[in-house]
Amino acid sequence: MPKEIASSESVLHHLDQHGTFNTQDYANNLGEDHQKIVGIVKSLEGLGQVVQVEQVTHKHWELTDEGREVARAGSHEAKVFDAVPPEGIVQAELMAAVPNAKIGFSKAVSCGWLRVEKPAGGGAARVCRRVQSVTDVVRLHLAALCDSPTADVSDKLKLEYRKRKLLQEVTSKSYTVSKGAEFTLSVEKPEADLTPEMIASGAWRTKTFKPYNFAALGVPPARGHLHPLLKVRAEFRQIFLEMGFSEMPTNRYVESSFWNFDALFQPQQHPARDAHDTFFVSDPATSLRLPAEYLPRVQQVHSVGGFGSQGYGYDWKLEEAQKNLLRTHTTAVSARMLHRLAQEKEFRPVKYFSIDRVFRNETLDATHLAEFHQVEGLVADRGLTLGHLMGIINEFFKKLGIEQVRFKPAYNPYTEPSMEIFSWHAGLGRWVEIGNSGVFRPEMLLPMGLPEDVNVIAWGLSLERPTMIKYKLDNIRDLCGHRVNLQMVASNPICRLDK
Ligand code: FB9
Repeated sequence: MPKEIASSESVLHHLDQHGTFNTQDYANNLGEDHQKIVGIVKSLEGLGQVVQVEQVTHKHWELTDEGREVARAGSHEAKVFDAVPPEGIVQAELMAAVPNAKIGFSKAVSCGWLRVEKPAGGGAARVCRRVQSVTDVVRLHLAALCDSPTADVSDKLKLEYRKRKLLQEVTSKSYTVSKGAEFTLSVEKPEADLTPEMIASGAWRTKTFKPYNFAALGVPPARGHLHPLLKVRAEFRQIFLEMGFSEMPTNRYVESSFWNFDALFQPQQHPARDAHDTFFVSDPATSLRLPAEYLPRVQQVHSVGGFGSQGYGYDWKLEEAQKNLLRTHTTAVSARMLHRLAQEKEFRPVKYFSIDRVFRNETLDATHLAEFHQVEGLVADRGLTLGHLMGIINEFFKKLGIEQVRFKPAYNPYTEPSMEIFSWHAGLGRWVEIGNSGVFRPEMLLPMGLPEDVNVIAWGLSLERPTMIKYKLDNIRDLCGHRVNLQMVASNPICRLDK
């Protein structure tokens, strides 16, 4: 008899014939997957009053994997008994010879099938049979339950087999289906869409349509997604703007050594200017248009000093200053902006910031790439002190949700004094470095032409470190580069720093 294919029609027909049925029984009779029958019944239930459905939960006994093995091949105790020859066997040999011997042995002894003899003169304990043969009732019971869950096995025994993890009580869900008030044998699957063809042909007149689901969410339109770094950059930018800072133009990755180092009073023989730390550009290799009125003052302050400084006392070379490189810090932009400020007729206080890529020929590791985004803020005004610098750094990091900030004296070629910035990391239980800062040196500011009583305080940090913390990323390659999981970019939440 070909197996009836379960369908809405077959279910309705079965219901018409029997008045009511249970989905599990129906599936078993058809030899069909129960979930398929449930799906059909649920779709009929969605049509309104065609059928009435009630959930039924019932418990039944099922053999565990171990229980099925015992029903197939015998209980552990029967296997141990069978492994004991009529003349007996050394206990250690018996235990090594049979799988699950420990369980089977103690059970066989408690059933009175086996006994242990310890020779009076010492020596190994031996196991002997106390009966000629045994009946493996556990196997018989489990095999019967395997064939029929309602086999005649007492509840007490079932509970014992459950305790031995040979049997388990399974709760299953099925449905009692009966005819609804609008029962019919012919149901037409409701249409999901009203098509132009239906309208033109008039077929819509006899169709039933799925009710509108006004709660359904729209299909999210395909769209772009901001990279986490750009989300954090937007947050940092917002904080700077709230604090009255203006953004510096950072659209220049290739910079001259003059603006990246010399203008900052960083000597030409400084190790940071070595190719091991800096990416020099081969074409164009040099910048020939450097500010003619400013350059001699820079040369002077490096070589013989001036402006109250003794300088470095070396033969400063133009060719070195002309070398092009990938900027190693956005402080090159700060130098350009401060020089431009100094050219104005009247000094005016400013607050500038920048957030952009910088490049360093560094050793790569899990948290360092050859480039990163530097965040930098500076304030230029008359009479600024280290206290102002500490205060504005505290205010800035407070807006990032960092309350505990500490300062440690440090060294930068272009700032004096300089301070490393630390914050208490509760997770790590220690202070971690979160940035660097300082007061730009007079040897940097005065050759630009800024008034002597003007100070410039500045600080910097990276964008990648807070972003990795925010998005719980351990390896910077999961944030930047070809390995980035674009799903991470699409699905990560908007960045909200704890202001
Ligand atoms: O960003 C860094 N750490 C950091 C920052 C924020 C953070 O989370 C907070 C929620 C906001 C967590 C960590 N650092 C600076 C410290 C370290 O990560 C360090 O290992 C890496 N540093 C970079 C340079 O490494 C070669 C971070 C980068 C850095 C360091 C110094 C400056 C800028 C970026 C600067 C400066 C400066 C100094 C004086 C005047 C002007 C600019």
